[in-house]
Amino acid sequence: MTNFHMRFGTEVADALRDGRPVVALESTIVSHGLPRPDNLLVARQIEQAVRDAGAVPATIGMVGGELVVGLDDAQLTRLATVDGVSKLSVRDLAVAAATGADGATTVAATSAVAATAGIGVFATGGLGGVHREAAQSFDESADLVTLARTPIAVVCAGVKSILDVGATLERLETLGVAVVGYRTRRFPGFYLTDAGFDLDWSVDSPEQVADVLTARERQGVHHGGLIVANPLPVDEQLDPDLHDRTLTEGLAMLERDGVTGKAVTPFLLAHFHSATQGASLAVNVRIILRNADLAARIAVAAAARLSDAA
Ligand code: PSU
Ligand code: MN
Repeated sequence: MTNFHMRFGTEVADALRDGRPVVALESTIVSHGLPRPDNLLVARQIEQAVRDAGAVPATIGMVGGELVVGLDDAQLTRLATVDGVSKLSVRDLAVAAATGADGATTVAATSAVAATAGIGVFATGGLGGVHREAAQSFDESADLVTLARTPIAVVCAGVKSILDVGATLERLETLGVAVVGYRTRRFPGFYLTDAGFDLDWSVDSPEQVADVLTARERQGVHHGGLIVANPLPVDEQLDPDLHDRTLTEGLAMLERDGVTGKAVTPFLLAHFHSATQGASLAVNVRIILRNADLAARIAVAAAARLSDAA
């Protein structure tokens, strides 16, 4: 626990003090990534998945300018239901606090806050990355550079196919962010099991991820993030034909409507959810719940190491 200015939920504060497993969760998927009213129900289910696997959920967000680590149900409801919740990346945190804003934290902001708060494991759906037209627009998510300097393990299902997946993997390599597949050597494509790229490393168990975290700590050399890429089983992925059609359509709509910047990801996600009549939403929810479960098991394994060492 730190003395930085953040409000901790009681349960999270107790768990951190006692060295019990905690999993950070982001709020941008709740406020901007999932349609209402499912978003609030899913946010609660994600927290429950973390609890069911033996860890304490710490959903992170900003409420009335206060940075909260472990939103309570009223705060979670507020971020899921009121209009005008800002999407906050790392650079926005101080400005949003000083202006008393309500805000949802992205992967970048959530990672940075969680690591500062002493939380080492984070579950999300998919990371941000390099956008397809980045060669012209320079649109690359701050998730990548933030993970380069933030010591946290992020469990995700890769990056969405709305991005340039190959370029994103190249940037992660350049930035020194470790990527391991969970029981696979192929990088997952969020809605799809396989995005078409090989990985150098795979791990087979939550304990092995904890081994990586321990080794990193002992070496003291590398202080960046670790991405644990957890693919959906093939029989649970979105139908690849439906996926490809929806993506082509969505990219054309982006261009037609002139959508750019931080509106791109929410726009494409909303298009997927409506164009697939909810099929992509069901897949999205399944991804997040599986990642929450795996992250919790990693946090449990990591906490057991620390208490053995003590
Ligand atoms: N991936 C998803 N759903 C999301 C996001 C990513 O499946 O809602 C969010 C995450 O919060 C991620 C952010 O950090 O989008 C990336 O946005 P940008 O490309 O503007 O950095
Ligand atoms: Mn962007």
